Amino acid sequence: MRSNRRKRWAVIPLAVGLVVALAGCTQEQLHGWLPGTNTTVNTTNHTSSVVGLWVTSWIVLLLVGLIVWILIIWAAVMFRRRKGQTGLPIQLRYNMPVEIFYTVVPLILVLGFFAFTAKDQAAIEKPFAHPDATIHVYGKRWAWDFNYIDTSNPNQSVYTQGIQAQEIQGANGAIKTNELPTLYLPQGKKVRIELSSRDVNHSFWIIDFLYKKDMIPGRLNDEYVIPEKLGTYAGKCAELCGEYHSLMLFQVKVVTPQQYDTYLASLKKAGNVGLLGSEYNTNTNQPNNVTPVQASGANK
Ligand SMILES: [Cu+2]
Repeated sequence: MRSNRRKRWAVIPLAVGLVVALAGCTQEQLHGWLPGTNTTVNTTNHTSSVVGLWVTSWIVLLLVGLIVWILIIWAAVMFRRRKGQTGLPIQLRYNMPVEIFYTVVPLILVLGFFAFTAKDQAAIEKPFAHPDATIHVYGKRWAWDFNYIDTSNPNQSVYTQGIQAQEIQGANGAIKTNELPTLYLPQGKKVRIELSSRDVNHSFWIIDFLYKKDMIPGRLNDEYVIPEKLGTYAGKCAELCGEYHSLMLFQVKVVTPQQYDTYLASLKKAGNVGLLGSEYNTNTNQPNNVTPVQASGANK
């Protein structure tokens, strides 16, 4: 009996080894099946800590699950009704060591998860004292406006006004990617992205950046990020915001700082100079937001 029990306990490290070995199989698994392409690590200065927190949490939780499953099976097998047994088995209650164990262990786990999450979140949300680029993004049903703010001379800021994704007729929902609103970001630079909404709640989500944040009418939110990997990334609204929410898409192009400056200069050349302000907001419940009809006095 004793040696049998020992054999059973030896299964645990074996299973743990198996889980760890399997976790090292593919890039996708290493990223804990997080959304985005398989190259998400170091897309920004924050992605490695997000992936680390996510994958480590899963490993810890799988280990907890494994121990619980083994204990359940062990109890079911060890305390099964044997031949000739009748009536109820011995009823046990108020086992203080066991009760303390299953109170303290989950408490340690929860506090541990909380501490690591709070630590990473504080680092991710920490504002840059002197961002290299400041971009204000407006979410609107169902597209995006981008203001590239010239903080030293706001009159020289540039902007683009987006339209919602256009479907290609008869192409089974495929969209014209070249017509998507496109946000340019300079690689390796500290970027402050300001987020607000022109109408209802939206959520700004650059999938490969592993970060999303709500855009709430009447409120200014921030994202602080250093894009580290050149490339084109998909972005979308992550808050159900109405009929064409699924077409509220955009693209992100992380380019070299030189290409970024060239792009801003091209917007200036095209006449997109200045800032798109809250005058285009359509939520009339917000203070100072009035419809054009009200503004002209025709409604009085
Ligand atoms: Cu939306």
